[in-house]
Amino acid sequence: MKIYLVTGNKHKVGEISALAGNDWTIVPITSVINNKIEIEEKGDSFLQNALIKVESFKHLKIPLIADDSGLEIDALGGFPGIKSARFMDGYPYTERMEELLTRLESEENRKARFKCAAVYYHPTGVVLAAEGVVEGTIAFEIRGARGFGYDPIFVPEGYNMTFGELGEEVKSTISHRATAFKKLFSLLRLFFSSTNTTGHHRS
Ligand code: ITT
Repeated sequence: MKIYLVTGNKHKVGEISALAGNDWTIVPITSVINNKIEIEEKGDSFLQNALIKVESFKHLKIPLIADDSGLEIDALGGFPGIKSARFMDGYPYTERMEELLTRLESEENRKARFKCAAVYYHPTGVVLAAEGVVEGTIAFEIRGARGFGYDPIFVPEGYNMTFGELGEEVKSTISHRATAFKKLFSLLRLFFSSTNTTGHHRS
């Protein structure tokens, strides 16, 4: 079954497609709409922003998924958090990461986490949601070029390397997005086993 992913981030398409396995075909929403997606993420949580993303396209009456995610750094009071995409918007990620490292220069508390809220919207109006977190620390320098965004400065708990060095093999097992979407796809299997494909309960 096809599910349309509301995102403008091609890295998310790759990661979520891999997590969906053979059960669902993940189609970027950008392949069925003509314009670039511009959604104002005005919620005050990852979950609210993920809901805003699917709600923006519910008029299409097709199955939708979306995620909202970000990096919370304890020593910066949780910043950039839900502002992760908008922080120094337009600047390359190397510059954004350098800026975060500068702000943390003499800071010993490197604790941080990536969070992800994943949502599914069914054309009947049913919404399923799941969240995922990966704890870790902020490295002292940018390391690795794999992944995207802040991956090269995030060292997940239990590892010495950054997500930028570890890449998809590790990210697909322990990341915030992997946890959230594994839960979401389990909920979806349950949903489809108790309903027919139009979302109505089997009698
Ligand atoms: P869409 O909203 O179009 O899906 P986006 O990149 O703007 O794409 P978000 O609004 O969810 O995505 O913002 C998340 C930001 O947090 C993202 O741009 C990265 O800077 C960061 N981020 C989230 N997940 C990440 C990951 O797995 N690795 C590195 N950085 C990540």
